[in-house]
Amino acid sequence: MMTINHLLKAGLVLATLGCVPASAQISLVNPVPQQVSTPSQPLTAAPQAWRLKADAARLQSFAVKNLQQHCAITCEAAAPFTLTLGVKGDKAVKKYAAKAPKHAEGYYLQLSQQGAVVVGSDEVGLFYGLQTLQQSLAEGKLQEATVTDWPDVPFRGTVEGFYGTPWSHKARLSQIEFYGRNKMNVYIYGPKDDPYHRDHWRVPYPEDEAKRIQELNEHAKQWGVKFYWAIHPGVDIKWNDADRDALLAKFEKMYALGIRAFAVFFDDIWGEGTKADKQAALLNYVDNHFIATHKDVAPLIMCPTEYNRAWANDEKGYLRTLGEQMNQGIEIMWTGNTVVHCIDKESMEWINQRIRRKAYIWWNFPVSDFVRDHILLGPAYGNGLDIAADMSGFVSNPMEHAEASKISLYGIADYTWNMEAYEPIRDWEKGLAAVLPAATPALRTFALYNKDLGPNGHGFRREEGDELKTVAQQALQGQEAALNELAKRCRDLGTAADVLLADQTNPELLRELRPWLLQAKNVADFGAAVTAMTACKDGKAFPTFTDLYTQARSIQQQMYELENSTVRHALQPGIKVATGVMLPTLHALFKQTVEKYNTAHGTDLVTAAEYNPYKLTTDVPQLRLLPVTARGNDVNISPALEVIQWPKDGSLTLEADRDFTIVGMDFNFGVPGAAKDFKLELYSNGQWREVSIMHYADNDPVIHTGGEISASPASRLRVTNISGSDRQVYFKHFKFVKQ
Ligand code: LOG
Repeated sequence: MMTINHLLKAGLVLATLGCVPASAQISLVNPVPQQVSTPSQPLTAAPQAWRLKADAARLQSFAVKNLQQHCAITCEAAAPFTLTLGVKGDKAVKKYAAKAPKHAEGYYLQLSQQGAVVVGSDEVGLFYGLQTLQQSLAEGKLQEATVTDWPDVPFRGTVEGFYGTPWSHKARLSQIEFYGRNKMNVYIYGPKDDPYHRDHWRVPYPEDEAKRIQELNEHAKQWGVKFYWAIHPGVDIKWNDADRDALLAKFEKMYALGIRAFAVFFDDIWGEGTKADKQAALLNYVDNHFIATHKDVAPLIMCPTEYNRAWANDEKGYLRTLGEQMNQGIEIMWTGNTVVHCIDKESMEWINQRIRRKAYIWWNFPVSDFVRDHILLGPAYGNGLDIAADMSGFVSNPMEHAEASKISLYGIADYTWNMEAYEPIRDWEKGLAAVLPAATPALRTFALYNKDLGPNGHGFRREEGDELKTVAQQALQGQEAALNELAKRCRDLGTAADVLLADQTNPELLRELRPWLLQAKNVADFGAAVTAMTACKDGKAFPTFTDLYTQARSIQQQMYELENSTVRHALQPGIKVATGVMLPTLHALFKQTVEKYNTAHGTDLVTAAEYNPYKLTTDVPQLRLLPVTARGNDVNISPALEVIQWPKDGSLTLEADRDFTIVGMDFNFGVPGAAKDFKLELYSNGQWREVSIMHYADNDPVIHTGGEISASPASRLRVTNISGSDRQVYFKHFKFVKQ
């Protein structure tokens, strides 16, 4: 909930109005406006129609066209309610012009029974003022108000910058509208798996794809969003004129399609492409010979190779070189202290000093490409509220699940617009309602169990299940009330999943959530069975303890089968729900209840709920936290997406709690020829022995094992860098199959 303190900070003035809070209608508006004053007038019915009063030229602006096309209220020449609108300098709003804030994209809105006045400090500002007006009337009531508003951060939005299936055209259109409505002004197009962005960056788009990009760009203009097209040339760029010209030629092609904003990404590469002075020289060239010569193009954005502090090699001064050599007008992106990290004042100061400009934040949330078994529906929290002035832009990298990402994007829009007044939980609640008005409580209940990422290579975790902790603890102590409460929460989760599965109001969202909804039903059923086991009195009536135990085991099996079924995403290693507190509590309760039963009855029922006998140890820092999953006979280490710095002599060891028999193994370090730089060893009978490794073909990046691996028992396996120097590789997959 909004506290008085926050209202004051946000410049909101509260008035009392019986049981309806005076800020009721304005409180519908996202982002929270900077300054609002509301006189104590009762709410009245919103107008059915309005009469536009504006300069003739202004009626042609995107802001007014958008209003006419997308506003639920109709414009009528004879309507008694007048909407006077314009941009500073327009005749129609001359009387009010001085009230518009000086900030770019700001606006002044005055709303009364008789009519409304909206003055933008520029055209986007006018568009935003009209958004505020429409949102405040959304429930059919009008609240008198005066609003003066502007954004804290100049560039706000998203970067479609994840690995995995790029968003569909339809999803992008919907995203762009969502950004416009929530006053975000940037969409950077850079999906890693669009070949024309990265692997085949020199090649122009085929006609149909070019058309779609053109359509997106046009759509973005209608919603006040700048469409940035990003290129990712670093994987194989040569620092010669030919490649420089190839890049410019591609930009020219995109320019011809109507694109007026560009970015160049150098993330997740190694080798020649990573050189700071070369990157700076290329970008300066693009800046001087393309951006500057096309007068209608936005400032260039670049994503550096050392895009976070953990990877910044301060001695070599990559970032300082960019800072010194790259034209001041070029924006530099930054993900924070690590790849996935919240941003604070200290880290902003650190980077800004080096790059000699304000960093352009690339926030890796709610992106889930490194934890594809989870879906992230929690609030966007953790960034400093005092850093607006330290950054030039803030974009979020979302999930490949576009619709589900809107829950946190709703909050990110607010955070970047009005930082000090930002309240993550309030915005989370409002965001859930914005995404699924028809079933908000069900979505909220489901989202409670889909916030954390689980263990992951980046060590980035989110709160999940704090509200359950006491109940969980008491339930494990056998307290009946707590066990009942736990059972109820499980029922609620199951109900929520079923309600959502029946929803027809947002089919895209439901398509994205479906695997997790099905898994949520399993968790709920498992919870019902386990809590019933704790309460089961001896007796013969169905269900007996053994029946409930069998049911619980059966559901464990169903969870596992679902994870491996076609419901899951082809690349997802599983489907995880409620991993924060709920599921671990149920597993612990299951184990403890079965153990007690075994002791009392001399039985030998299996107590293991979830069992993973494998442990990874390594002195390669970036691999340290990667989860190991065992599925059937396949044992996998989760892939990493970025470049791995594998130190000289560094090794990775996978250890089991007993001998296992390996029948096959392969791993992919993303580069042909890597096998000669590594050694594979197995440990058995107290000693290490080497197993040969090779590529089946010269251009094959996958490393296979020699025939001697087949059916060898071992308790550990180890891979070591024997190249004699530090090695850079990808870690695309690492798998062995046991008997
Ligand atoms: C990539 C990004 C990916 C994200 C999260 C940046 C600048 N680059 O490790 O494409 O979605 O992390 O996995 C990245 O963040 N590499």
